[in-house]
Amino acid sequence: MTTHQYTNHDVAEHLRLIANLKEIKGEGRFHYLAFRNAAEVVDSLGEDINDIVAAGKLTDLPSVGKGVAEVITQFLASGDSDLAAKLRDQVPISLIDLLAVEGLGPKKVARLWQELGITTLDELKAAAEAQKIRQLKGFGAKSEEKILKGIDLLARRGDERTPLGVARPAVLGLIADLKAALPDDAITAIEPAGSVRRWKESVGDLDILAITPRPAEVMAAFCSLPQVRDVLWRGETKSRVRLKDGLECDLRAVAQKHWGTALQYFTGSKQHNIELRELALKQGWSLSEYDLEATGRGDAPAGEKRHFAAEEALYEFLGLDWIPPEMREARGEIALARTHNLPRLITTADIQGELHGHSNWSDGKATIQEMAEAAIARGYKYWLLSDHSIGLGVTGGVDSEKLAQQRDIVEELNQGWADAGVDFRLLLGVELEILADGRLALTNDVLAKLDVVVASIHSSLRQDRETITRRALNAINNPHVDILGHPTSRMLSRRPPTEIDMERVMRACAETGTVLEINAHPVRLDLNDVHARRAVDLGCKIAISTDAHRPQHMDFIEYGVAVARRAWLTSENVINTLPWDKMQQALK
Ligand code: DGT
Ligand code: CA
Ligand code: CA
Ligand code: ZN
Repeated sequence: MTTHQYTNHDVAEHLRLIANLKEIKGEGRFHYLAFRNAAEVVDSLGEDINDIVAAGKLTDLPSVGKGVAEVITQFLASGDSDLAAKLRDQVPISLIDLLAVEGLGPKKVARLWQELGITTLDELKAAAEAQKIRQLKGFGAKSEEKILKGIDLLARRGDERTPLGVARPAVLGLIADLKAALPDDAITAIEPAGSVRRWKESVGDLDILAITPRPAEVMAAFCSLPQVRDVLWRGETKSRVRLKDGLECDLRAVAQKHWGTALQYFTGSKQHNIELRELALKQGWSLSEYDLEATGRGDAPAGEKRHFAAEEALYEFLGLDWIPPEMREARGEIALARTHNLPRLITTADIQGELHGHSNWSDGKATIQEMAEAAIARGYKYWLLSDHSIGLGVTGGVDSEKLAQQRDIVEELNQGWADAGVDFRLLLGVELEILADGRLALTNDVLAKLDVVVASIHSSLRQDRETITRRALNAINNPHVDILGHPTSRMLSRRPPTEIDMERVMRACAETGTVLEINAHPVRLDLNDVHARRAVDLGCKIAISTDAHRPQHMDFIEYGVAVARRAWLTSENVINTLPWDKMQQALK
C-alpha cells in the first residue's frame, strides 16, 4: 500500500485556487462555481479521494464533471494541473494573496487589478494610502479604510500559526459559550479535536466535534456566537467560521454511534490517520470518518460496517492500544501500540513541585508567601523560589545580600508549615543570569548556599552560534548550576530561538548531570517536544516548571506536561515528579 501524498483537503484547496483565478480573470459564474462547489464536496467527503480516483468513480461525485475530474486526477499525480498552470499565465498569482484581506473577494480584486494595475499586497497598501481606491466606482473612503485595516491585520497575523496558548482557551471558550446558548439536551458531547487536542504548540485552525440530536440548531447557535465575525460555510452538519481575532474554526456534528471514529479522524494528525487507514486496509477494512467498511478482502463480507462509539474500541478493533492524542504524529506510535509497548506518559498528577518561579523581589507580581501558598493549594510538596539575579535589566534582581534576606524569610515560612503539619518545603534558589560574555552574574560562594540554581540566557540573543553556545556551556559546566532554564530563549510568535547548538548543549548536560527545563509558559514551551525527546535519548534529565510570575501562571503546568507527553516522556524522565529528597539527589 502506498502512502498518498495529497489529501482531500489539498485537492479542495487546488480546486479553490482555480475557482478564484477564474473568477478574477472574469470567467462566467458557471465556470468558477463548478470548481468552488466541487471543492466543498471534496472537503466534506468521508472517503479518501485517492481511492475514489483508483475506483474510477470520480465523476459519480456531485458537482464533479469531466473538467473537474481531469484536474483532480492530474493534481493527485503531480501536485498541479494544466488548467491551473494556464490560469497562472493569465492572472498574476500574487492576486490570490489579496483575497486574504478582509472584505476583498475575487470580483473586487479583479477590478483593483484591471483598473489600478494592483497585483501585490504592497501595491494595494500603497494605493490605499494614496487614496486611489476610493476613486473607483463602488469602493469609497470607508472600504479603503477597511482594506488598510485588513492589510494591517494580515501583517500582524502573517503566515504564522496561532500559539496553542491562544488557541486552546479560544476553543474552550467557544465550547462553553455554545453550550450556554443552547438547551441542555441539544448537545450530548462536545470536544476540541485537531491539533489543539494533540497539544501541538501552534495551531492552524480550531476544530470542534459534537454529538447532537439536532445539528441544525447547533449550527445556527454556533454561527451566531459573539466571537464570530464571518460565516465561511454553513451546512447541516458542518460549519466553518472566522472569529473576530482572525482564527478560523470548524464545527462538525456527528451521531452518537459515529463518535469514536469521527473523534479519531478529526484529531489527526493527517499522517497518523493515513498510517491507521493503511493498517485497516491490510485487515480488509476501509476507514472513513464515520465507520469501518469491509472491503471484501478480509474475513467480513464486502460492505459490512462497524461503528465505534468510543475511540478505544476503534483502536482495539484494529489490534492497537489506545494512543494518546499527543502521540499521534506518525513517529512510530502505531507500531508501539500494536506490540502493547506504548510508554506510560507523564501526567500533571505526577508533578510534585516546581523548580522555577518568581516573586515581587524581582519581576513577579506576588509575595514569596503568596506564591508558596498557591503551590501548596495545588498539592505541591515543594516550590523553588528563583528570582532573577542581578545582571538582568529587571529592577530588584537579587544579589548575595538579598538572597540572605530571602533565606531568612524562607526558613521562617518553612518553620510555620512544619509546625502546622503541612508537608511542603519552600526551596531557595535563583534564576542566574548568564551574561553576554558567558560569565555568571553571581559568584560560586553565593551559589553554593542555594538549594537549586537555574541558569538562563535573556540578553544578547542574536549572538552567533559558537558564542551563544559557549555561553550556555560555561553555565552547564559550573558545579553549582543545576538546571538550564528555557534553553533556546524563544517566544512563540514574538521571537525565534537563538542560534544555540542544542545538540552540543544537550550532550554537555547529559555529561555533567545538568537538568534541562521544559519551560511550561505557553509563550515559551522551551524545550520543545522534539528537543525534549532528543534530550532524554541522550540521557538528560528534565524539569517541567511554569516560571510563574503570579499564582495563576501555575495553571500553565499542563502545557509543559503536554510538551513532555508529545516527547513520549514518562514520569521517570522528569525530576520534579520525585519527592523532594529524591529530587535533590537527582541534582548535581
Ligand atoms: P492545524 O489545523 O494545521 O493545526 O492541524 P490539524 O491537525 O488540526 O488539521 P486540520 O484542521 O486540517 O484537520 C483536522 C484533522 O482532520 C486532521 O488532524 C486530520 C483530519 N483530516 C483533515 N483532512 C484530512 C485528509 O485529507 N486526510 C486525512 N486522513 N485526515 C484529514
Ligand atoms: Ca485544525
Ligand atoms: Ca480544520
Ligand atoms: Zn527566565
